[in-house]
Amino acid sequence: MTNFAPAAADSTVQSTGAGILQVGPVNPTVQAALASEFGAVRLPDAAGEREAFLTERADEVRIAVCSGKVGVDADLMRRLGNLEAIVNFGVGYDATDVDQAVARGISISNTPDVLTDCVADTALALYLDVLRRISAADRYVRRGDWEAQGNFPLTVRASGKKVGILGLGRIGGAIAHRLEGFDCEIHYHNRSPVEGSVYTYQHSAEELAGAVDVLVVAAAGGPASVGLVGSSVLDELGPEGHLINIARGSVVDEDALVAALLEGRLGGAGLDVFADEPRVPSALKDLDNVVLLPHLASGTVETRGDMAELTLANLRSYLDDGTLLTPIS
Ligand code: 8YV
Repeated sequence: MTNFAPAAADSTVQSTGAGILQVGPVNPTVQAALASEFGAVRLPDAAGEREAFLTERADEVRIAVCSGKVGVDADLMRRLGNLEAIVNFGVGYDATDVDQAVARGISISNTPDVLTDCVADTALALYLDVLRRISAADRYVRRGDWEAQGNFPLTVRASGKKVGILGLGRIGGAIAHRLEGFDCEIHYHNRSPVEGSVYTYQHSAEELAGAVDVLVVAAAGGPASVGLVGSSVLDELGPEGHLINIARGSVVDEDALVAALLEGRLGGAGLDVFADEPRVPSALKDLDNVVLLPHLASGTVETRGDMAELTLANLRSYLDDGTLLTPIS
């Protein structure tokens, strides 16, 4: 039988046979615990080894632990015939085939709430940066343009704007709450109005974009939201409008976004997420009205620590009594 690697490079740890499989890279704290506390095995990345593992040991796997980025896709899930639970590091789980999991009764947990503040903070950072051109102005100073060319061009006021939140969930709500501190008028679109919300409901993404100066995408990724922000939405935002995306690249039609920015049909964009990460369309890199971040919204020491703790708490809970602490709803 082939020897498969434990989850971390600790050669003294072997699988306990508990059937815990690490799928793809995960947070270092989670990875270390998977290996030392749970004796998990990591699914090999190389195609040949992966196939050998799945042929020999797929049936042992009861629980898969993954990041939101890699997930358990349709093919892998089909191979894991005895899979019972997927423990996902991250609030988003769109890389996992949720329909198949539901059909087979496989439970899924994610890490909601603990990352809400940091993701909302990042949305505000992008909002201020793209409207006031903070990153572009920083480059201006560093290049010596202040001395050579004089003052930086005037930018756009950030306070008091009309802002649309596409997806008024936990993170969207935290973004709206922060924007209230900037005296912004908040509008939103969800599949249905949020009961008790004081913000103005718009019936479609297009209507939302047409009513605001800045559109913030905070909708969950997955089949239901693919391409929700396409050229018609971007055209409603228009040449003075700005787009912020801290959700998933898949929610925005990236080709339409690049075209709108290149043709001056959109005023600017602040993006933490992309369609094919870590690939960022090279045309965007030359634009000073675009702020580009490497999907870092939840990436603080404190929040990643909390996400790791919650991931491991879900795993322990499932092993103890077959329930997950934060199952997806
Ligand atoms: C993480 C995220 O970077 O939670 C999410 O959905 O996008 C981020 O917080 C990612 O999940 C890490 O896998």
